[in-house]
Amino acid sequence: VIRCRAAVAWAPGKPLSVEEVEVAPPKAGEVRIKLVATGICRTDEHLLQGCFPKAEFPVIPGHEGAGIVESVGEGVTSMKPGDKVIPLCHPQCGECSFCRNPESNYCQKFHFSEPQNLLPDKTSRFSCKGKQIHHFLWVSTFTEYTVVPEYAVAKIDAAAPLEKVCLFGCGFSTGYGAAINAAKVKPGSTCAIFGLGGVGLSVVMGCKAAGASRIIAVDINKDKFAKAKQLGATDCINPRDFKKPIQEVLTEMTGQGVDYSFEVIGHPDTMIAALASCNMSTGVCVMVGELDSGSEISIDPTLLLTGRTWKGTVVGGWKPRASIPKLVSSYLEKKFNPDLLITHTLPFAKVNEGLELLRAGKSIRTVLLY
Ligand code: COD
Ligand code: ZN
Repeated sequence: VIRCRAAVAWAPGKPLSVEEVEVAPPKAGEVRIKLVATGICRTDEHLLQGCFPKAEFPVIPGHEGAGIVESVGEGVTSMKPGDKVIPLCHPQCGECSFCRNPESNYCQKFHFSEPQNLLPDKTSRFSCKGKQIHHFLWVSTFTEYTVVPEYAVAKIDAAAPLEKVCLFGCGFSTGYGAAINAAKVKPGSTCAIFGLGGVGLSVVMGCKAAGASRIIAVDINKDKFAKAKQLGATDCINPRDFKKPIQEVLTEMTGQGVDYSFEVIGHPDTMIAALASCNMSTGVCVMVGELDSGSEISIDPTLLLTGRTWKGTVVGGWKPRASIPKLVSSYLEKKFNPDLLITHTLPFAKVNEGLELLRAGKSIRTVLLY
């Protein structure tokens, strides 16, 4: 058992409390990881606000980390102590029908299929003050040590800077892949991205890498526009600057609507606006944001009748154990630069300050260092 620091959420809506916790050794098929860095994503904030109805507290949040294998349980063959790794909030078990289907990246071991926040055997490796602490998305990265199933860990290049590539565990891979894999953006096309957080700005990078000629970035916080332009946006617009609905503005700007639109916020109104912003025939709208569980939207079905495609994606359509190491290698070859998403770096003990920056819209990504 390792005793170390972790940020524990004892109840929804309360600040995190940095505590000494016990982390049990990995059981068969599990890996214990010493975290080196973690990003803070909006999804962690959703968990803290109680938006995951099946997630039990107390819990250690965090799902965008990078670290080094400390020890492995019985039967683990794909990694060994000392290897650099990224824990995966979306696993790849390799055995379910979707994992065996080359067209799919969804793994049936993902939390949508199994909404519980312990490890797969329904026990926890974390305890604090005699109480069991829950895991989050199998990975829990707001801790110096975590235990994760082997199928939710990607081994990466030994040269990777962990304080940067932690973003590949969620934000960067999700956004970049939404453009490359889910939309399959074509050279010369037009794109609109709703929401310029770490994920939306990664969509901007993906559209640029795919050769889009016009990339329209949409956000109600104009402070996000400078970064969007730096990453490849050609136009930045604030829906609050217009009297008419933003879908009409985008249709006028492009003649008939964009080729590809992306919703990277998770609001009902912007989901409908994004759908109506892509052209009525060949337009493709990709939903990246997630609505609060239980909420619904209604649309006029003629939006789809004329040929539009409306689809969703998880972690950018990558099969994570296979693809994230390759993405990290491409980063090391300087094919893209997600370092630009990191606006703040803080010591782990300042995790609440990092969350405040996200709430205030002042950060894109804060990386916590252990
Ligand atoms: N119109 C335009 N922009 C808006 C609006 C609006 N009505 N409301 C908010 N925004 C902007 C904000 O100003 C902000 O810039 C941006 O939207 C959101 O950014 P962040 O930094 O809050 O969020 P991200 O980028 O960290 O995460 C966004 C997600 C949509 C990915 C996240 O919230 C989510 O829904 N996650 C679950 C879906 C998923 O697949 N996640 C991957 C695993 S976490
Ligand atoms: Zn995330």
